[in-house]
Amino acid sequence: MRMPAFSSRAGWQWQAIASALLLCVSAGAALEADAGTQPVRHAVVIEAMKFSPEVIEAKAGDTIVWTNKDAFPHTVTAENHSFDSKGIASDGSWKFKATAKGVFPYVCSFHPTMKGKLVVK
Ligand SMILES: [Cu+2]
Repeated sequence: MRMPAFSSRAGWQWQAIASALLLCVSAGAALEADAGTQPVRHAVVIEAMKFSPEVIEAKAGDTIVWTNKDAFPHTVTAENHSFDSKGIASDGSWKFKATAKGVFPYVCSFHPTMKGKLVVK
């Protein structure tokens, strides 16, 4: 007798939590839209021989910061050489202000299998 009542109430609670989460997501999206022309700082983590996120979308004027969490150096080198961090030491970081719009595939010049992409809109 108690169990069905309990699970039905739990069901309502989950629905409430889901709605609350949805509200948060909508509010976050609205905030992002409001940010509009304000330059934004994006973070990319280099860890376990990977750029994360692999694809980063930015607007012209935004700054992207790559942080190397591996125990050895990496680079962030655009395939068209429009930017090149040179060696980023372990625990070091490198920042780049995106000014030109376009799609910029990049690699780590030390480990060319490491690939990422910067999309500037
Ligand atoms: Cu590397």
